[in-house]
Amino acid sequence: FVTAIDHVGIAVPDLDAAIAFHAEHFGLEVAHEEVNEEQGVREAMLRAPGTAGTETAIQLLAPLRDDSAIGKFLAKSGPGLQQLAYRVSDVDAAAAALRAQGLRLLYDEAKRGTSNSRVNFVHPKDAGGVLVELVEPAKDGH
Ligand code: CMX
Repeated sequence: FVTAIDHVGIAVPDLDAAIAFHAEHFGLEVAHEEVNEEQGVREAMLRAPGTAGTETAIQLLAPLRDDSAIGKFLAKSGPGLQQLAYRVSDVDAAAAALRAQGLRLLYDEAKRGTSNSRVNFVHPKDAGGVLVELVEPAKDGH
């Protein structure tokens, strides 16, 4: 049910500084920026120049609050890779299939992710130490 690697997420203390770093050293461009209050993040999706919107993005995630997932991750592990996100066509079906295989999903129901996508997560302890996000993109892409 995985159709693509949607993005790789990096926890950063300062979003603007991280955007500038990736632009200066790797030439990545900001394709999208938003605040997700429920997740407690300010985030940006970066892409290589000239690539279509369907290719794998780098997601920079900065905490809005110390007690958010990213705030806790930074406090414990420091800046760095925080998640791997697989694109799926139906997040509810994907979550149900993984639950049936004995993996713990973090949410009973999918939540809102970037650009009105619907997301759920596999607990990192059930996925080889990797926080795996499942992303069902919004039908209109926004
Ligand atoms: N990757 C790998 N391992 C992780 C991890 C991560 N991102 N976050 C936590 N862990 C590990 C911890 O190190 C800990 O391991 P040990 O027990 O060996 O020390 C274990 O998982 C449990 O961690 P915890 O401290 O008890 O749990 P937290 O309170 O830190 O919560 C998690 C962890 C995954 C449940 C939480 O980060 C979460 O709910 N994540 C999903 C939401 C999210 O990440 N939102 C931000 C992004 C928003 C977006 O993508 O749109």
